[in-house]
Amino acid sequence: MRDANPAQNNQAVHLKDYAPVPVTVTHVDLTFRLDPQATRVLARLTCERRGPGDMVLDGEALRTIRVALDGAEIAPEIEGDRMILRDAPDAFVLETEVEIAPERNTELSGLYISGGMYCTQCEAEGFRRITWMLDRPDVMATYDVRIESDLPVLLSNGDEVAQGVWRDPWPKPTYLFALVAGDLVAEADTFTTSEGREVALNVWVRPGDEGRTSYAMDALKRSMAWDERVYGRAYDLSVFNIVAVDDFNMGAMENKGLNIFNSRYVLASPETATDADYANIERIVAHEYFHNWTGNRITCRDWFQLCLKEGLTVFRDQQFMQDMRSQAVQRIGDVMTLRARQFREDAGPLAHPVRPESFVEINNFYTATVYEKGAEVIGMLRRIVGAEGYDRAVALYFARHDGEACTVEDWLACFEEACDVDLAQFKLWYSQAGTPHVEVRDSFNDGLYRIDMKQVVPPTPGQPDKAPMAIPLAFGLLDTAGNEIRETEVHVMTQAEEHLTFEMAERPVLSMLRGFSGPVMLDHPMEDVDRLRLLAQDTDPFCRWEAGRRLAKERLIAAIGEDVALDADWLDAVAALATDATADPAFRALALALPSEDDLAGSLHEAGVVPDPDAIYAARRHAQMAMAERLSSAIPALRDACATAGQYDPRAEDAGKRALSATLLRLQTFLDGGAAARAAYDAADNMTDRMAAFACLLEAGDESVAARFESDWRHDRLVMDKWFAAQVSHAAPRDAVDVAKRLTAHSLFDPANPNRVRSVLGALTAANPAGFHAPDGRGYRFYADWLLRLDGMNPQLSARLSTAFETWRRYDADRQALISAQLDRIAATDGLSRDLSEMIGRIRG
Ligand code: 0A1
Ligand code: ZN
Repeated sequence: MRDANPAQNNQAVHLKDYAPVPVTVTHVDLTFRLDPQATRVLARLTCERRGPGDMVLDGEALRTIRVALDGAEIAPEIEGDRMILRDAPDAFVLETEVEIAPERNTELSGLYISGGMYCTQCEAEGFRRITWMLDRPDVMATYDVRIESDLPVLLSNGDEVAQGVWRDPWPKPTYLFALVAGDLVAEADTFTTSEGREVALNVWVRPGDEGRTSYAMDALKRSMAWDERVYGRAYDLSVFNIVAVDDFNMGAMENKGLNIFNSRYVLASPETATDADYANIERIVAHEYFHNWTGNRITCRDWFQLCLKEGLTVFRDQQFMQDMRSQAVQRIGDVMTLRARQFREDAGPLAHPVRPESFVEINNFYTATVYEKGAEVIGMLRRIVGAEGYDRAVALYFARHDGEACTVEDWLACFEEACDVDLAQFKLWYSQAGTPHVEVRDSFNDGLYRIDMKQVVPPTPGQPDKAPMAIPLAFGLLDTAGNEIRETEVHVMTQAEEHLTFEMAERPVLSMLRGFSGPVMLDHPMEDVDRLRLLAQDTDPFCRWEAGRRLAKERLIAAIGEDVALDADWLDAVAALATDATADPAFRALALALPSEDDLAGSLHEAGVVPDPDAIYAARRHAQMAMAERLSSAIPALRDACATAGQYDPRAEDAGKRALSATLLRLQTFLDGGAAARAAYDAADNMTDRMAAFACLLEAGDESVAARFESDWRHDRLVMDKWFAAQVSHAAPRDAVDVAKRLTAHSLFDPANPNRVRSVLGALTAANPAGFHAPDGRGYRFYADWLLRLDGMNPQLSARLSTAFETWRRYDADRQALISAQLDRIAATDGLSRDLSEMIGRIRG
C-alpha cells in the first residue's frame, strides 16, 4: 500500500489505491533469542504467488544479518524500510535474520521492555520493527513461535506446544502478533465453552501486583459467557492470556489469545482503584475479548476499514455493559463520551469520516470518530433493521466471512441481504464527516400536531458539501400532564426537510431523539415547562436526563459573563431530582452534574459566540454554589442515605450511591470550605471515596492533603497517577500551569511512561481548560515544549496529546495568535515525527 519509505515519507496513502499483494505469506515461523540490546529474530516465511509483481516487505529499525531464499543466501535489495524481491518464484521460503534492541525502543511499538518484561505492540504497523514481513492486515498467516530466554514466563499467541514454543493455528495478520517474556505471576482460572472446550485463563502481572486481578478475571469470564449467549460466539483456543504492562500507548490490545493491557485497565483493589477504574476494566476486558471474533477471526482488509472492527467491537462492549449494569446510565455515559470527544473532533480541523479516505500515519486515526461514532453507526443500523434483523445479518457476516480480511461493503452487504434493505444512503455515515444538525419545530393547530424537521451536515475539511443522511429519529409523545400518549417509534429521516403530522385532541409534548437514536445535534426549542415535564416524567431515561441537561446549559450560558441569579424553578427541579429516593442514585448523580467547561465552550462557539474560559469557569462555580445553597439542608441526610452496607463492592448499584454521595460532597464543599470533605477523606476505606474527598479538598485549597496522600501512596504507581492528575485537574485556573510544571519536575514524573505523562499533561488540557488557556499563553508554551520533548521518544504519544489544540479556532484573536505561534514553532522543528507533523499540519488547517 505505502509505496515509499514510510519512516521518512510523509505522503498520504489512499483507500482508492488499495491493491492486493502479488505474493503473500501463509505461514510464519519465528525464533526469538531475547536480549535487551541485541535480540535476534529468525524468520521463515512460507510465501505463495497470487499474481504478477514484486514482493515488497516492510522493515523498520532492523539490523539485517542474513536473507535466504529456499535455503540459498541472497543479497536483498533494501531501500530504506522496504525490501524488494523481484521475480520471486510461485512458492518459496524466505528466511531472514535480524537484530533489534528492545531496550532502546522508547516508541513502545514493536518489541520493547516495560518494568523488566519483554512485550510487544504490533498494531498498527509495529511488526515491521520486529522482522521483515508484509506488514498489512490482508496478509493472514499461521504462526509457530519459539522464544529462547532464561526468563520463567514465555508467552505468544495460540496454544503452548512446549515451554516457550507456541503455535497459533488461526491465520492472522501481523498486527495481532504478540510476545511476552518476564518474571510474571498469574491468577489462573478455567472456562468451559458452549462447545465443550476447556480453556485455561490467566491474568499475568508483575510480582507484587497479584491480588489485584480478580475483577479482570471475573470480567473475562462474564465476557466469554455473554459473547456465547448474545452473539453465539465461542472461544477457539485452549488458553487465553492477559498480561498487564505499565508502559503502554493505548488502553489494551487484542492480540490473538494473548491480550496485552495497560496495567491501569487490569489491576484493581478497593484500596487502590475507583469505581470508574472498575467499570473501565470491565469494559476494556470485554472489548478486547470481543475482538476475538470482530477483528481477529474476521479482520480488516486495510487500515481504512478500521471501524469495521472498532466500531462494531465498541458497540458490542456497550451492549455488554448495558447488560451488566444499568442500561439507562450506561447509555447516558456513552453519549457524554461521544459528545465530549467525538463531537468536538467532528467540529474542528481533525474531522474525518468514520472510514477515512487517506492518511499519512495510521496511528493518528485511532480516534473517537472511528471508535465511538463507528459504534453509533452500528447502533443506528440495528435500530433501522430491528433487533432480529440485526442478529440475522451478524450471523450471516460470521458465517460468510470467517477467516477473511473484510471491508465495510462486505459488512453492509450482509444487512442488505439478510434484511432486504437498501443501505446506499445509510452508507454516507461512513464517508461524510461532521455531526448532522437536526432542527425540529413543532406546532399544534385545530387538532393537528405537526413536526417539521430539517437536517444540515456542516462542511468539514475536504468536504464542503454534504448530501442528506439517513437519520433514525426515535420519538414519543406525552400529554401535558406528562402521560405517554404515543410510545417510542422510529422515523428514519432521509430528506433535507421533512414533516410528520398527527391528529390529536390537545397539544402534546415531544420527546425527541429517545435513547439518543442517532449521533446528531438536536436543535429543538421548547418552553421550560415542557422540559421540566420531560425531566420529571418522560419514560425515556435518556430524554429525561437530556431535558435536565438542556435546562442547565441554557442557564449556564445565560450566566456566562453576567452576574444573573439562577431561577428558582430550575433549582427546584434540581432539588426534586436530588431528593427523589425512587430514582437510581447513579442517574441522579448524572442529572446533577453540570455540562463541562469544554462542552459549554463548544456550544457557545456553535452559537457564534467566542468562549471565554475564565467566564465559563466562573459561571459553573456560580451555578454549583446556587445548587449547594438550594440543597444545603438536605445534603447530610442525602449523603447518609447513600451509605453502602458492608465491605466495598464495585457493583453498579453501590457505585451509583458513591457517585451521588461524591456529587453532593462537592456541593457541600462550597458551603463548608472542606470540613465534610476532610471528614470523608479520613473515613474513606476505598479509593473511590478517598479520591472524591481529595478532589474537594484540593478545590477548597487545602494545603496539606497532597503531601499526606503522597506519603501514603508513593509506592503505588497507579494511585500516584491519580495524585498527579487530581492536583492539576482541581487547581485554581490561575495556578494550574504552575502546578503542572512543578509536577513534571517531581522525582516520580517519568516522561517514558505514557500514563504518567497523561496524568499531568492530559489533565491540564482536559480537566482544567481555564488553566490551560491562561490569557498570557504560558499554558500553550509549556504544553508545546513538552510535545516537542516527547516527540523524540514516543511520537504516538506526542501526536495524540496534540489534539488538545484542535479547538484553537474557537477562541479570541489573542489566544489564537498565541496558539498559532506554538503550532508554527512545532511545525518548524527539525526531525519532527511523521505522527506529530501530520497532526500539527491538520490542526493548523
Ligand atoms: N486495537 C486496540 C487499540 C490499540 C490500537 C493501537 C495500538 O497501538 C498503536 C494499541 C492498541 C483496541 O481497540 O483495543
Ligand atoms: Zn478495539
